[in-house]
Amino acid sequence: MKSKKVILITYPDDFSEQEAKSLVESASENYMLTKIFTQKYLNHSKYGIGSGKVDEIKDYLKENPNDLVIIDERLTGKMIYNLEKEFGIKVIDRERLILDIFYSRATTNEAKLQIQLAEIKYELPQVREKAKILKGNERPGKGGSGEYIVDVKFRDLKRRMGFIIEKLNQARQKRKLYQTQRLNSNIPVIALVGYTSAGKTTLFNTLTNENKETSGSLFTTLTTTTRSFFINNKKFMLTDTVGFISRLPTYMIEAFKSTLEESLDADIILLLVDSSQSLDDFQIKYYSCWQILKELDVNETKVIPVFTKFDKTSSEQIQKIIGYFEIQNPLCISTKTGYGLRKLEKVIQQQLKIPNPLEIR
Ligand SMILES: Nc1nc2c(ncn2[C@@H]2O[C@H](COP(=O)(O)OP(=O)(O)OP(=O)(O)O)[C@@H](O)[C@H]2O)c(=O)[nH]1
Ligand SMILES: [Mg+2]
Repeated sequence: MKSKKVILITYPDDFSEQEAKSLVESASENYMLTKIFTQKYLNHSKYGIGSGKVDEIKDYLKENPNDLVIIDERLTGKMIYNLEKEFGIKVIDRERLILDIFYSRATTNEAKLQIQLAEIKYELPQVREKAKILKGNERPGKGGSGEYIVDVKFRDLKRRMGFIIEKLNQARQKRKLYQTQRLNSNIPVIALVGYTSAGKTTLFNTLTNENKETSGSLFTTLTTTTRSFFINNKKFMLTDTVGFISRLPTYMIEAFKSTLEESLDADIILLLVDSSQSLDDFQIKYYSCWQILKELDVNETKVIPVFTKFDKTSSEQIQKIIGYFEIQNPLCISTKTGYGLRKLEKVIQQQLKIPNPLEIR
């Protein structure tokens, strides 16, 4: 049973609205989206949204009580504080929403630590701002040693951050060791990256005979997994990774950097993009991925774009993409029907200059 009534405020375009709705659906089964408001700019100084929109929503809330307001943009602690005061209910921003999804999905220790780190990095500036607001008027009282509680919280967060970074470093060292062993073994590594829901895990499962969870929800995979697979009896390692999203905060990339970085050391990076969506959606997703790959300092020559879900797209759509991006001969696959998978294997071999035994006479 959906028990929490939610209002969403997002930008007035199809892509933002659809993605924000998917984020809300993925965040909690309890969320029941009752109304969507749109606003062209979500960076007004006092509330993020404009004050006219605040009044409009307040009026709506009087008639239609809700439990939560979600704003599809990063807000400052001050904006959230101001909005909660106006609306009288809890307000969360896009980053909190993404963190909540990550938090509910994390299964491995390392993923949990990475999310805790992102969470602290999200909270720190908010606590700092709250301290500023509170020091101005309602002081929250003192902690044990005469310090204000917000100051204690700030210091505590800093201490926890140091502890988590230390733990993550330990985990990283351990993985580095495996990685070195793998490199020494000369087995080529191929990483799957791409926007969330591009079909990475579905392809991973098909190639490696695995059974990892896949779904239409966002951020189904949070943990990097590596398995071996064979092309013409030659062994390869395939790595599945956490999905990307547009407007992903840098600290979140930072938090996942240790696991992503190693995957991106791979010999080949297959950049999966869902080709079954509109050109606009395709463009936003494709560029967001490239932007993140650049932030992670990936060597571009290792990246091979792969257009997924070919069974759901039309040749006109592919032609539009080819025309727009000037991609000569795109690699189109459908993991569902198997279309293009042989070609994908061939391209992998060619890229790594591995002779195909069937082609040697
Ligand atoms: N029609 C069709 N659907 C596909 C294909 N490949 C994947 N899907 C569907 O797309 C959705 C997302 O697939 P996943 O493999 O979970 O995507 P992902 O890239 O791993 O997503 P995250 O783990 O969230 O980053 C699922 O509902 C899949 O069934 C395909 O070739 N054709
Ligand atoms: Mg996945």
